[in-house]
Amino acid sequence: MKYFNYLLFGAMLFSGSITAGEISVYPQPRSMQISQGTVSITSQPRIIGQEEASPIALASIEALFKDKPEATAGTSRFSIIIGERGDKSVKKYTRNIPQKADGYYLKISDNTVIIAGNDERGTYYGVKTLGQLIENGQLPEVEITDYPVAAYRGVVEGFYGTPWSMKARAEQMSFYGDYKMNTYIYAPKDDPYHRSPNWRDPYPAEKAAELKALVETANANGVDFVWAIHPGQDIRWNDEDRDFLIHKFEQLYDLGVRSFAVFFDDITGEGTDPVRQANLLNYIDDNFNKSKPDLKPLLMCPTVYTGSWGKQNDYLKTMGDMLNPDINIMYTGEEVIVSITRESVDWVNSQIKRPVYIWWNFPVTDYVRNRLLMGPVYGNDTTFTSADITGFLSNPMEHAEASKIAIYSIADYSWNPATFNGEKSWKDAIAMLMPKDADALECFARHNSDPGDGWFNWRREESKEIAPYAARFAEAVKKGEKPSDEDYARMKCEFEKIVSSSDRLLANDENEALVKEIGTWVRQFKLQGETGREVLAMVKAYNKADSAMFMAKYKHVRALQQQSFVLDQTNNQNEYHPGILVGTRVLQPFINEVFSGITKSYNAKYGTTLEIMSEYSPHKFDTTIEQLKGAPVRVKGENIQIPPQLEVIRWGAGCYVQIDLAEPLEAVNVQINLEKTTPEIWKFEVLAENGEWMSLPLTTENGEMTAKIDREIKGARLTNISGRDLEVFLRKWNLVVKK
Ligand code: 14T
Repeated sequence: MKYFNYLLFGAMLFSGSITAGEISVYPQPRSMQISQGTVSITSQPRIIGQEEASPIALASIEALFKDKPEATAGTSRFSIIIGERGDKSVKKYTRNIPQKADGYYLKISDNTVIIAGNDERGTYYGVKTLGQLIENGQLPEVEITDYPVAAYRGVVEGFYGTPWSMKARAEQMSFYGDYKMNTYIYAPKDDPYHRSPNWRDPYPAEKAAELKALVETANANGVDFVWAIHPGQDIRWNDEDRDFLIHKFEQLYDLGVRSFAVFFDDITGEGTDPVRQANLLNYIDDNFNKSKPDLKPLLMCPTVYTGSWGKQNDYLKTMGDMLNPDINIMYTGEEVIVSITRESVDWVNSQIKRPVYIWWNFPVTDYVRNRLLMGPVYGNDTTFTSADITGFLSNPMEHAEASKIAIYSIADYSWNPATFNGEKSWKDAIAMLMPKDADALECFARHNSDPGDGWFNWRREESKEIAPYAARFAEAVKKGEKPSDEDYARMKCEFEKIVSSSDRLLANDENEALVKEIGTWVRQFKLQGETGREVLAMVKAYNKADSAMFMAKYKHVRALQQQSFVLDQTNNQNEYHPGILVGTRVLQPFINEVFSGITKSYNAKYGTTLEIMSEYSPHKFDTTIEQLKGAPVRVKGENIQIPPQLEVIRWGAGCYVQIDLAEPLEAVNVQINLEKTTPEIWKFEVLAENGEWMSLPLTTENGEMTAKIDREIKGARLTNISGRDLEVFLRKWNLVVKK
């Protein structure tokens, strides 16, 4: 038998029928030795150890081989010796079993499979690994010793927005079991019985029955269902509220829950007091947890859950000093949404005096609800050991199935950070979700991964491979030059792939739930691909001086932009970030720049006045300020906006910005932020139904100028009446209308 470090596998080839390169076990095992032999599975195995082995491990074995015929006399059949530490069946292998929670020893050789867990869940995970090793009815001869770094791995359903459905949750549980995640925390911000003010009320019978069923599904998949309460916004620090909390826990205990958490995140006021929080938690721990021996350790999410806030006071240190040592403490990293670094973990551990339980805010999108985060997991430190982190959980998107790409990789990472390969893990996750259309899903995912610019200050790579080609191409068009044939061909190929991938995703029947979740984004993505293709055709027509072709393509692009606008205005109309954004980091800026650039060139050459604004809007923007020409008018729900500009705007005396509405609209008010300025030097006017401009008074409120409108208007205009040229920042221009 040869020994290989798992890291070296990919490159090794074997002469036998199975090569090491083909063996992938997720999460990646600690150590795996592969020898050349194989075991053929032709019949049901003989099981040794049934009496004592973990029931869910045995059930998984049964599921694995249920399609195989019963063994008949004379046929060779393989045996499975199964059990956990202390069981008679695996006594002989005690020395091989890692002494680690969830760990297992698995050996396949000579028609025999040995699965020996350190505990029941370890045995179960051994079976899961066995399942992943089966390839075309054969098992490779291997010896695996495996256990995780993070004791708690899985998901915290802790986002704002539409909670997952019970069906989606049940589906998640089997996914967690398959990839060795042992924890699901139930903490949806939009469940009224989880949070203030209804946390005191017991679940009504129907909801309780649903939760009970979910807890059973979790148990059947080796997952701890953790029920979290979020009482902090209105908690009163008295015995009555303390007893309400315990009673609520008792209700969930009766429904089968064996693991509890108290969350104090995102609250203000009385509830944030660390001393009172710690006293309450210790009380729960001493009186509830310790009186029920079948409970898992208590978990808490602090009010100060990110490092940058924590450094400003002693909150976390107080928690560390006061909380019973067996209570786990969550933490999101140095910021709310950020990579988890060595420094930030060392720092928090020094405060809380125990290994931290990471709440990782990825791939959650509640702060950018018009986007999907489907890209690879990268950036987290890979040197963590069990002494550094006790838990590592993902806070996912409200799209359960789409979140599985990231969750799969987080499972992989949290089990074994040292060998984690984000790119490979990402590709394998995609292939697991959609085996036949993996390349199409990969294309979509690679262009939909960045949350964009915002307070969260968290960017992700997107469209990385195509970016250099796109940059050179756009630069050439901007300079009035012809892009290189290579760049042209590469972009064209990409846009074609985007269109065909989108169609294949929409027609995919392997993963209905996923197609349903991402469907509107895929439609938007297809329009983006089509627009890109036609913008390239405009460039080609221009360079061939084919004016007729240019106009035909120009008109098509305009029509596509309008369709994309309508989709954005009618789908996913949540109140925070309505709409459907795709490919925002590289693709959309490329399309916009090339469209505007080539249309400008065309206008100059042919003396035309074609609209160069690349974002479609039914409303028209009119300005005498050179820098703002071509800026879009963006419609977001009830808001009609000129997007904020990054650079200083030189706003000449008498110059104006004006919006001409597509149809008369009932306007409520306008909010204008030009940073340091006063209303006296501006004139705000609205265009009345009778075609007359009417001046309305501007006032200052919270640092921004505002004017009440409350009438039907056809347009709005702001003019510099100071008599001087001004330099301002255009931070906000928002016209609020009634829909
Ligand atoms: F408890 C936490 F660890 C946490 O992350 N809480 C919330 C979480 O529910 C949410 O999904 C996540 C991502 O948006 O961020 C936290 O919520 C915030 C954090 C902020 F800094 C909401 C607004 C903020 F400004």
